[in-house]
Amino acid sequence: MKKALPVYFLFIILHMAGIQSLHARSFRVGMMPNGNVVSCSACHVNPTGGGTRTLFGQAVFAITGSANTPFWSPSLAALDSDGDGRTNGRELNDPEGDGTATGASGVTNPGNRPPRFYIHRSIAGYPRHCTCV
Ligand SMILES: [Ca+2]
Ligand SMILES: [Ca+2]
Repeated sequence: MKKALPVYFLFIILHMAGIQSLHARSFRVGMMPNGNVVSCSACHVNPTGGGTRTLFGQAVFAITGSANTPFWSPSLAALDSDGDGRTNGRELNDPEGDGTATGASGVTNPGNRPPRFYIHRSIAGYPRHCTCV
């Protein structure tokens, strides 16, 4: 019984460290304009957070590393991390990157490029169709 007690405490400490790590990353949502709208999915492929980073998440990580440092800036706002034609700032309604969003309407994810649809012209005898790329 005496030997089981330290192992039990070790398990609790490791468990608490894991929880703290999860919370330590979720604070970044509050460090960008409309982060509460896009949540963890701006930086992570898994929308609940953790794991593989999106291209925007990679840009954020290049700035912060594992540190708790501010990352939102005019230069990050000016980038189009996911290559969808809208800058990160436009996607988060803060095109200037000053940290002040112009509302939450029309916010899109700076780490997610929606599929593009091309409608092909109808050729005589063939129906119209779309291609998703
Ligand atoms: Ca974009
Ligand atoms: Ca996007």
